[in-house]
Amino acid sequence: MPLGPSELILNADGSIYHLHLIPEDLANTIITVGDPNRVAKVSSYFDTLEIIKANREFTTHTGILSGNRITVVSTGIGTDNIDIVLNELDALVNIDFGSREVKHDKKQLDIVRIGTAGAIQPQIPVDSFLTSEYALGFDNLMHFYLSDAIQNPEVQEAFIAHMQWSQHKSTPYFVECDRVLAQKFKSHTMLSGLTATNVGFYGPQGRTLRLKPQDEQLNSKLTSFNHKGLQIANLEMETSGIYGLSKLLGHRAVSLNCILANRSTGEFSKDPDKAVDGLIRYALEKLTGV
Ligand code: R1P
Repeated sequence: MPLGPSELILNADGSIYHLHLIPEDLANTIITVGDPNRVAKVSSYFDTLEIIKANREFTTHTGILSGNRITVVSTGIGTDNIDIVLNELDALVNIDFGSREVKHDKKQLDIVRIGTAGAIQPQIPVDSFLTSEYALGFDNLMHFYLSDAIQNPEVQEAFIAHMQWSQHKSTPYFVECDRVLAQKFKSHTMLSGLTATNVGFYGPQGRTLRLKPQDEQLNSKLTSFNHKGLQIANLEMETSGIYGLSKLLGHRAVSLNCILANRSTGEFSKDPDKAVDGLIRYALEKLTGV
């Protein structure tokens, strides 16, 4: 059954609705970044640049680095954007835009997030790098898909009980990275852990400017959560959606975090641009082996 015009939305030039890309624009290895300005910072290390496209918060560069074709795409902030980016990336490789049918032979993408984050454990230093081995999504995204099979009710229930999680908040969902892809980024300097994905930057991450939080103890309870040795390492806003959708769609994903803040000690990086550049160079080196 061909997908209808309001289901698979294509622009007049044949590109996908939000990303404004055609299938040929995309490499099999995708780097996602939150900030559109970070795309050029990544592609500045490429040997050649083939594609530069942009629409809304979604800027895309595709190029070659040491013989490896890589696409860098910005997602903007949050798992609502991740829903758009992951579905459209998948459509670009696994749906035939001519017949509007899902292809029989599916392609698997490698998706690497290079993002920033705040640590919640006091011993995690600012400017360190951390691979999200797992993610706990406080966003609602995965509950809109048939996704029970990729969640982990035991951890979720332990977390809800520990936090005395308000019933007005959605059920947190626990998802995993792709272990084979994550292996590429391991080293003695790379930390790893459980990442909590929040639905906002202020209240949802325990920041109080003028508004009172629903739970004054949110961050201290996040720090003290410990389920069979599993503790939350850091907070950010995309990883759970990337892991959940990648698993459901059959892609491999890993999220790499540059720790810019420590929410327990109150520290913030003295040179965030340098720290993020360090993670970009680290990720490209591990991806291409040079
Ligand atoms: C918040 O400032 C943003 O920074 C983090 C969060 O996940 C959120 O998107 O990641 P990026 O720097 O990759 O955007």
